[in-house]
Amino acid sequence: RRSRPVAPVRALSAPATLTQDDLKKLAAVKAVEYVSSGMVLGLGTGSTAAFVVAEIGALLSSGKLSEIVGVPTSKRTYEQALSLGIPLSTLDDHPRIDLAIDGADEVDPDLNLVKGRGGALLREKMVEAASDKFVVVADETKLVTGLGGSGLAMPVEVVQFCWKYNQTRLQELFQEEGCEAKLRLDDGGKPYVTDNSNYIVDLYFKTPIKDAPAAGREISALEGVVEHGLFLDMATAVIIAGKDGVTMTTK
Ligand code: ABF
Repeated sequence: RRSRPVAPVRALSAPATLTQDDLKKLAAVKAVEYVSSGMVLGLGTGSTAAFVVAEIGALLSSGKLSEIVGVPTSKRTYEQALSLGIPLSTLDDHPRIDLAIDGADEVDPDLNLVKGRGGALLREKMVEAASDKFVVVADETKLVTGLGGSGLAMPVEVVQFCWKYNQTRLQELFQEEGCEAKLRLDDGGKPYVTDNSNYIVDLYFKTPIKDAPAAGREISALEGVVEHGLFLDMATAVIIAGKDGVTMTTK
């Protein structure tokens, strides 16, 4: 099904010539403006989310923020937040989260997302589903007109035992989109293992996914699939930093 229409885009600032990291940081700092003392926060994963975590750490140590609790979406984020002195907890102890802030790999005009190229899609989806508000932070390179349209991976986390079965079934499922399903490898050429001890099969589409909600349902219905990187109708706001400024789009 389609998302609700989005509110008009609002220009928030106008940066000069900036690097991609500068843009990620601008989006991150803007998102952290929505954090207030006492909140339970979902802490995302990836280079953009790392700027969010750093900013929260800085506000805590300067005393501008207090009594927050973070629920990290990966071991990496856990380590970063711990090193910054951010109090941490788990989804079990905080099944309801006030606000999650995280990056994305692709953002479509309806604020639907592809996530998980960083490998943390399962915990990200759990934490973000448990959040009252989910704010996405990204630079403008993440904008797409259709999900899967960037030519980069759309990840599916699968149990190790049946990864080949899932690879074959996934490729068959999206033949029309010219999909190639590949087991993700780590830097040493071994299968990449997620924080949850699973593998990832990355889907590469030649054309955007025709019906993302249907695709999500079909992927989830496969035995052995743990989670997929389509985050549909989950984001409440997207903050995008680009050459022309920072914009926020809300649902
Ligand atoms: C996480 O980090 C992911 O869901 C996504 O895969 C990735 C984006 O990373 P980056 O901010 O480094 O581009 O948010």
